[in-house]
Amino acid sequence: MAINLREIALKEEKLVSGHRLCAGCGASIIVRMVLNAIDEPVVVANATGCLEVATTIFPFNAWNVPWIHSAFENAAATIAGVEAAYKALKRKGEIDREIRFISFAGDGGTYDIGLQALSGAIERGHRAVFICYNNEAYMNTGIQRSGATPRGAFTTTSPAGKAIPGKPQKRKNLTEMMVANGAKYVAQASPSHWRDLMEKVKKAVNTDGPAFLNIYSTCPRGWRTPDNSAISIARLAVETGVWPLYEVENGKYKINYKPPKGFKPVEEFLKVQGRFAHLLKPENAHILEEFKKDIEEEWKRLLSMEEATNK
Ligand SMILES: Cc1ncc(C[n+]2csc(CCOP(=O)(O)OP(=O)(O)O)c2C)c(N)n1
Ligand code: SF4
Repeated sequence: MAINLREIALKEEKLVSGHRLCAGCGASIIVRMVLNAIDEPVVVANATGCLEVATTIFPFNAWNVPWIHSAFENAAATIAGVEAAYKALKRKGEIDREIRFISFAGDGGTYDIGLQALSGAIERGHRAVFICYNNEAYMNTGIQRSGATPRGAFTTTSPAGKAIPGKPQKRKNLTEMMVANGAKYVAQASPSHWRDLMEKVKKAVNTDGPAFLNIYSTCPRGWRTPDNSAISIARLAVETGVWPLYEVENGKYKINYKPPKGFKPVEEFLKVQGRFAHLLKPENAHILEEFKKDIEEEWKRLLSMEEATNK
């Protein structure tokens, strides 16, 4: 299971350069890490969204693996169908290779419009890895809020102003929904902690059943952040408790990062992003307090789940 950086560096890239994702987009970094962590041949289904449109502008294609475009709502159904066909061919003795199946979708395609297909695929027990590259809004169509958008964030459909201070609701806890849905392996990861991320990918593809990875994906355009900050901001999200790294294997919780000296102040994460600039103004102090409370409650919950499931 160990990750060897030299071996990874020598591997052929499976998402090649020349795609048109924005400079500093987290999505391409994540896809390269995911695909480089897998040794077996891979088939990918990819929902509509930034990753899909920017990597497959006709007549060009940046994917070095079999790749299927799915609608915004059904990447999980697409890969479930491919996996079912593969199993049937294996049963008939027409194929004997080990192949892995992955669907990639943004948070819009996972938390919201793709949730039904995802939930069904997990319930039916398809052996596939469902990956959300989570940039916390509908970026491809111009930064609209999604179920993953955190409380207080500015988006074009939750603009911060006199009427509302950014998105009023806290984000949906999709990772927990996937645990409750019965996925065999569920994890949250961040590209800032690349070894942790790649080990989780290896575990996910080797799970005999559905696996779900929720991966934090910075978006310079939607988050109003500099192009060179994808990794540093993802790291701050982990170090401030905004994006806890944890995994749930057959119902057992494991927190993968516990800050040795406690979490950094969340302001360090917020102040480097234009989407949160208004939260640091005195008139929005109450939203900032709620934001902090959301983090504390989730952390407490995770600690107690870890304790309860490892007795
Ligand atoms: C059924 C349907 N509704 C709306 C759209 C328009 N649409 C295309 S991409 C997109 C947003 C995708 O957001 P997300 O899944 O979060 O991926 P991102 O673009 O942020 O990477 C929308 C609304 C669509 N293609 N299909
Ligand atoms: S808008 Fe955001 S998610 Fe889309 S390509 Fe640009 S940086 Fe990536």
